[in-house]
Amino acid sequence: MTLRFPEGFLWGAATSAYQIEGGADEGGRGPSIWDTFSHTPGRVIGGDTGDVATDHYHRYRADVGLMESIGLNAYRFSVSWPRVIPDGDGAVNQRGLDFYRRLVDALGEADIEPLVTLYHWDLPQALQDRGGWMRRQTAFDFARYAEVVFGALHDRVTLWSTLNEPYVAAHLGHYAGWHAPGTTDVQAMMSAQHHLLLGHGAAVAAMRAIDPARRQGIVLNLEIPVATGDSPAVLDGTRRVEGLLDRSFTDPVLAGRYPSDVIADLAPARFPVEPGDLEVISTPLDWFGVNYYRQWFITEAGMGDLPLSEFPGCGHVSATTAGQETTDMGWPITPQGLIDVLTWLVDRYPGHPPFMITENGCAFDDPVAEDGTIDDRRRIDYLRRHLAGLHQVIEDGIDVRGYFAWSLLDNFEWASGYSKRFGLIQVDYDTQARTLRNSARWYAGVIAANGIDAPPLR
Ligand code: IFM
Repeated sequence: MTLRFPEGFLWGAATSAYQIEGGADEGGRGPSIWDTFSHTPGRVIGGDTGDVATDHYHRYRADVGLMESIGLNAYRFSVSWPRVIPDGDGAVNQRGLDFYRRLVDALGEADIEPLVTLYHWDLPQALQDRGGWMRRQTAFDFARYAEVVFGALHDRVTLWSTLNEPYVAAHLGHYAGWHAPGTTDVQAMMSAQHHLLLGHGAAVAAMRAIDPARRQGIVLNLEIPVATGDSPAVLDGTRRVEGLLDRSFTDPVLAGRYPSDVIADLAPARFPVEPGDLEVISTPLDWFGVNYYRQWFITEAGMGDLPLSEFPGCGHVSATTAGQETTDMGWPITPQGLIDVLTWLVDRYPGHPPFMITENGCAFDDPVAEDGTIDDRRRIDYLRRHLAGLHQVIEDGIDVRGYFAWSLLDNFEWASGYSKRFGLIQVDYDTQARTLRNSARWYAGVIAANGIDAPPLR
């Protein structure tokens, strides 16, 4: 049975600057917090860094050719702030802007619609030295950077996203300490979160002032946790995870408030809200991006196999993958969760803008066969099942305009370095040779048919 998607559906793949570009010291780029973090011993598995990554900075034309060969009609990438404004708030580096201009032009020639993300976690180190996202001024520095990039590219780029996954930047970067800048403090987390969101709103306003016809959005990672029992601890833990991961981002952006239970749970730490901030943060958007990978199944402390240490105040619960297939990240494969998250959004925020699935994918490392092919049937199965779920919600009337597989290429998977492979395309890091996995060929068929041959969702 072929499940067809709406006419004009965007079929893309996604990447981010630090994960693929390399060229860390080239073209006038300044250092970012991820350069500092990855060069700090013990922070990234294997001591890996993004210095070279997939060398996309030099190979972008060939990479656009690979996108064309898959038939992508959209490509989501991020701009490196320190490539464009090396010290964060000073002089603009024209060579940095030129790189993105060339990339956007190459995409245009290939008839691939660009979706530009302005911030995918690579804050200029110079701004971090002055407090980074914990400092209010960084929000306005971000808006100015957005204005600079938008000014250079808005003639060619319709789709804009301010932030990618501010949860990860704020919570994993400032509370768990697993991501740059590696801070471990609840107040730092809350300040970073609020200033990221304020920067989002301020950037949207700045870009709309230049050209209101472009389509502004944000990308959040959302996963609605599931309680595996009804004990008070499990119910409370599930509420807390949902509050920290989902509502404390969706409520300010889509409803102009922070959730009162999260505020109470985290006190005496606080979101440093000033008058007018929530109006700025909740400025209406043209589209809303959801990154979806896995679900959290909440159980009693000690009963689960996944720690919940990234969630403050959740020591009384853990997460379990019992009975679930998992990816190389240890994440359960739960396509139903994609349906749950979109349904949750629609129910909770009646005035929501159209959605796009801006990331979805899995890490699996399958060998190259003698004939040169890579049989990654687990990735195909993952993608097919999630697309079947997506098709179901679209049939149910939810307005979803596009889907971006994570990722186009294997790349620098943050604290996991190069040890986890998410690509439709395999990268040999010794030679930088690219090989299309079978999933890339399968995805090409999906795009050509604008649909999937899908068994029912399992
Ligand atoms: O690689 C990341 C990406 O940068 C953001 N979303 C999740 C991906 C997989 O962990």
